[in-house]
Amino acid sequence: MIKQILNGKWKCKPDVDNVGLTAEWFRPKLYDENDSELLNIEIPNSFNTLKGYEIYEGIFWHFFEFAIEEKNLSEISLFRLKFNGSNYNTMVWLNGKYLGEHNGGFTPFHFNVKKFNAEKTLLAVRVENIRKKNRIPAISFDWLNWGGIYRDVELLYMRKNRIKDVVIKTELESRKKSIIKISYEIIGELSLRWEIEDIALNKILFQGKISKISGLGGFNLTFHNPELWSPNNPYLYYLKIFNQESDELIYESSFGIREIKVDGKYIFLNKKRVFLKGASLHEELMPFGRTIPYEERENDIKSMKSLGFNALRTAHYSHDEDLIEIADKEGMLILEEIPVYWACNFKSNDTFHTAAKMMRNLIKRDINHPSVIWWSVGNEIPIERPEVSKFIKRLMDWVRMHDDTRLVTYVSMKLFTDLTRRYADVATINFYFGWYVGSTRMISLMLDVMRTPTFNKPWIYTEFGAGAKYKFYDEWENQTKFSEEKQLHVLDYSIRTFNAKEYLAGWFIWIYRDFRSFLRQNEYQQGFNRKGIVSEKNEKKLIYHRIPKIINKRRKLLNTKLLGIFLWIVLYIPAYILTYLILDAGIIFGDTKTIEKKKLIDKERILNEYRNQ
Ligand code: GCB
Repeated sequence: MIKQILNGKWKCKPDVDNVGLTAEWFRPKLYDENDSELLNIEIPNSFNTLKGYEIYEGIFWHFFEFAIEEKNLSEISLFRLKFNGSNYNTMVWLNGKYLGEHNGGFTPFHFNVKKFNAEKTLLAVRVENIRKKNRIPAISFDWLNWGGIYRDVELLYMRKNRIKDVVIKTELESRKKSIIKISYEIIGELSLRWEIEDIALNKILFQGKISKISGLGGFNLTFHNPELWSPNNPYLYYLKIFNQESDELIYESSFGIREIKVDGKYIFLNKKRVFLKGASLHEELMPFGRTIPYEERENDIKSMKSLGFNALRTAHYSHDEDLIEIADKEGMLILEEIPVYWACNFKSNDTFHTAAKMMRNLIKRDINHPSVIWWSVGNEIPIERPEVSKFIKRLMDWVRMHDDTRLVTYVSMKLFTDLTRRYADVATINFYFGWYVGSTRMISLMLDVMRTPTFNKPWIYTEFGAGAKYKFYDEWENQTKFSEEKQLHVLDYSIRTFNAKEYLAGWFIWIYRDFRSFLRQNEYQQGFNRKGIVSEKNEKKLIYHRIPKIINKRRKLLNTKLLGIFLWIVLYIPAYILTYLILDAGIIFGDTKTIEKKKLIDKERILNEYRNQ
């Protein structure tokens, strides 16, 4: 497959009053690259990185003129215009002709194009990132709503005879014997030659030929004594598939031999119990926004590994595939999710379809990455509501249908009232003891309470943390909020407690790096969620230096198992009523106005801060 990269110097134009569609800005005749209203933008990049548009939520048009590079098109039956990420609604025209639209900000999508006639083609892309009730995420979320085309744009030349959807699955009969299952679909007709290479040894291990096939196909291999992929040994093999007749390389991918499974309360990686110790990360680094350079992503992963982490949760949406590739190479377990977050419109079938499509596209993208071990279909949703529980169960089933080799779950914030966890492979909890609620001393007992209805599953503490403004220090005894000492205390105590709970299968600090959020506006936050263990500029807070010392340490705990079960039985019904009627209703109906108000109050100050960075 030939790939032409369409990144580079594009022009763009804000459409604050939404007049572009009626005025037909997509028409080549109306496009003048010298138009003084056009701005320069280096795609990929969010329009929020442009001066004056730092917190803009609205419409931006993007224009790019290009000519197709490959002139010999006799073998080409189709072109594919591919966007690896564009937030949120993207409408596309080629030479004035409408190609279609896509909804959703974090997964790749494409449009098919039959042919290119003109020497020069005008690509017009209208991207709009307004928060709406039926979108995913919907109105209220705790991160900056970066809009625009922020990942690569590519033109793919598709041959008449081609291979698609190559899936490499690995199963372990034992740690010494693996079955590799390779499947694919052939469009048209092809004869294949394939090889599997050991990259480190630069040696071909297996090879074979398959003559004249079309439609679905595949083959299995038995591999004795493979090097198993794990965070400690990120060993990669390489699959190459050639067209047997022309000897052209038509598919290549690295893969790892690894198996992730749940058995009772534990998670097993390659048949050995694994305990996940990690942090979450938002895809944001200033001044790049979401379009983070490869080396910076590498730095993030390497620095996490140096602290002793073996896992990373890509909050709250899929990050660029580069990050996943780095995780494959460096050895980091990745927990992926889609932004079904807080209050979405769970009653709507359209919302479900958008979510299902996001999951399918994400699975398609990352199915062959050994680092990815889990799919999570939602975060902190009002799960005790019947329509939400139904939505999440349906979505988990959908995911299992598309990939039966990874853990499937959602991330819950409910201590007492979540019975849907029984349908997930792993039970999860986000709760900020010692920060939003209560004290870190409550963690152990509360874990015993909440696991009562799901005692036979692995539990992962998916979020805990505390805010700290970099370099704001105070006396240890004061435990002042937003001081680095307070953050250190909360995280240190929590980690040592988690390590001592025998049924816990892992924990994730919220969060690795501070990130932008309008919801965070007090004097310490000033537009940032400050729970990072490094600041937004990667400056290391006190807790960063402490982690390597405590990552494997445990506290002595009282045995509160029976008390936990008793409390759950007594508190379930009152907690359900309280949550159903008051707390979740607040999330669903209460939030939009607050956000809008906060945005207005702080607009000028935030803009100035952005510009000073
Ligand atoms: C959560 C959310 C996360 C927030 C975090 C916080 O539970 O999952 O998106 O940013 O809490 O900082 O409160």
